Amino acid sequence: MYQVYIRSFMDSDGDGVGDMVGIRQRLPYLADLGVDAVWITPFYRSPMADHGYDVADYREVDPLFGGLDDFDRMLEEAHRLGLRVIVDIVPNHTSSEHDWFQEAISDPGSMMRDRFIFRDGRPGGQPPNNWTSVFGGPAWTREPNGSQYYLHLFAPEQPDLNWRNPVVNEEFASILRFWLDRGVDGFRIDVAHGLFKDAELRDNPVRDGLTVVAGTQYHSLEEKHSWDQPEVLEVYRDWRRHLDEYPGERMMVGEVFLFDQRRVARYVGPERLHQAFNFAFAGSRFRADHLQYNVVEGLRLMGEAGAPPTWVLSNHDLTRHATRFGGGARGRARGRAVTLMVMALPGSPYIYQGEEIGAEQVDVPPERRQDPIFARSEGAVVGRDGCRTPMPWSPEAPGFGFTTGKPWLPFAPDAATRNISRQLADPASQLNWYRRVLRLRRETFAGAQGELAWLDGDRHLIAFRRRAPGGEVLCALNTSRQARRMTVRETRVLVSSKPGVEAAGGTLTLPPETCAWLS
Ligand code: TEU
Repeated sequence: MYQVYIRSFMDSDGDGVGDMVGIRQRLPYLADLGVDAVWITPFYRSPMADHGYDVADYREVDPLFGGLDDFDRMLEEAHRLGLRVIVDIVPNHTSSEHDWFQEAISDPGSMMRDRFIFRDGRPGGQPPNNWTSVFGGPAWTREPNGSQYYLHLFAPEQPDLNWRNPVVNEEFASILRFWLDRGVDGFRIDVAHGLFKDAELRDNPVRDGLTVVAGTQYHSLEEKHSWDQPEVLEVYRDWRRHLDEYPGERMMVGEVFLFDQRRVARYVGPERLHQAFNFAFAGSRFRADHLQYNVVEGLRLMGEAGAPPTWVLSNHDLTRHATRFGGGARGRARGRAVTLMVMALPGSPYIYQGEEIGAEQVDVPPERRQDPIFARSEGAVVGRDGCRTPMPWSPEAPGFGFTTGKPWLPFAPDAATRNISRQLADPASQLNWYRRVLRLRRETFAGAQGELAWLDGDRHLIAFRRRAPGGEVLCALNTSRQARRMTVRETRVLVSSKPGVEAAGGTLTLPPETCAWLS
C-alpha cells in the first residue's frame, strides 16, 4: 500500500498544492514502482484547518483538489493500471463549517445539536471535564453564541460527533455507500478508536508522568474515557456488512492510534476491520530485540484475530523513519534494512510517499509552518510539517516538477539531487532498489502463506525462513555496527539492503546494519 498525501504529491494547476489531476498524472509512476494499492488522504470539501481532516462535506471534492469528475477519472485510470484505491474517511469529527455543526450552533432547538457533544460547563467557568485536545489545550470550546461547550478531541475547528445518536451511523453508512458506488476499493478510517466517548464523560485519570507520544505531543492524562470504548466495535461490524455487500474485494484499515497491540487487535477480524496500522512497530528503535518483539507480537495478535498484519514505518503524522533511524546515509540504510525485512513478512507493508527516495524529515522554519498542532502548542512542538513537504519529481528548482507556483510547504534542502527523475536514472538509487524489492516480493511471495520459522541468532540478528511457492526464502537482518556471521544452507543472495553480503561454505556474512534475502 502506498500512501499519497494529496497536498504534497503533484500539483497540476500551479497553486502550490497537490490535486486530483496531479495524482492521475503520476499514477503510471506508482504502477511502475510496483505497489498494489494507493491510499489517498482526505480531499473532501474542507476549510483546511487540519489540512483536510476537517471535513465540511463528505460527498464533495474540495475545489482546491478538483471536482468529483476528476476523482472519477483518477479512479478509472488507477483501475486501468491495476492499482486499487482507498480513500480516507473521517468519522470522529466533522469540520466546524459542516452544515450540521453550523445549524447546531445557530439554532438552540435544532436536532443537529444531538449530532455533536454539547454540555454545560462546570461551576467557576470550567469546561465540562478535564479532557485535553490531542493538538494541545482543553478539548472543550465555548460555542460562539450559546452558553454551552462543545467537545473536540483535535482542533476547535473539528467538533466531535455524537455516535450515541443512531442518525450519525446512518449518515456514515450512506457516505460509505456513496464512495463504494463510485468504485473505491476501501477506506482508511481516521481515529478509528475514537467515535464513542464515555457515556457520562467522566474525567480522564491523571498519569504518573508526562508521556511523549510519537515525539510530537505531550499527554499527562490517560485517555481512558475519551476513546477506545467498546461500542465502537459494533460500528465496524455494521460497516463490514455494508462493504461485504459490494462485489469484488473492498477493505478497511483503521488508524487505531493505540500502542497496545492487544487492544488494537480487537478492532480487526472477519467481522470487523480488515486491518489496523501497527504503530507499535512504527515506534521500534533500530534494535533487533525491539523490532523482533514487535514483529512477533504483530504476527501473533493479528493471526489470532484473523487479520493480515500491517507494517508501518512512516506516515503524514510521524517523523520520517530515515531521520528517526539516525538520518543521512546511515538512517536511510537502516530504513532499507527494516523495509527489506518487512517485505518478507506476511501482511501489508505501508509505504509513505517519499520514503522510496530516502526522504528525511525537513526542518520547516517557524514562519512557514502550517500544522495546527504548532499553533496550539505555542511553539512547544515543531509539528508534522517536516514529513509533509512536497514530492520533488525532477531537479529543476524552484518547483521541482511538483508545482509551477509557490509550494505550500518548502522542499527538502536536497531536492535538486534527491528527486524521482534522478533516482529513476540511477540504477544504484534507493528508488530503483524499492522497485526491485517490490517486484521480487510479488514474484517470490505471491500466493504464499504466513508460515515463518524463526532461526536462533545472536541478539543483534533477526532471521527467519518463509515458505513460498518457489521455495523457502531466508531473511536475515543484522542491526549491529559490526559484521555478523551465521550458519546457513542457502547460497544465493536474492537482494540486500547494502552491498557486501556473502554466502559461501555454509556461512552467511552480513555487513553492519544490513538485511538480505537468500535462497
Ligand atoms: O491522526 C490521529 C492521531 O491520533 C494523530 O494526531 C497522532 O496522535 C499524532 O499525529 C501523532 O503525532 C489522524 C490523522 O492522521 C491526523 O493527520 C489528523 O490530524 C487527526 O487524525 C485528526 O483528524
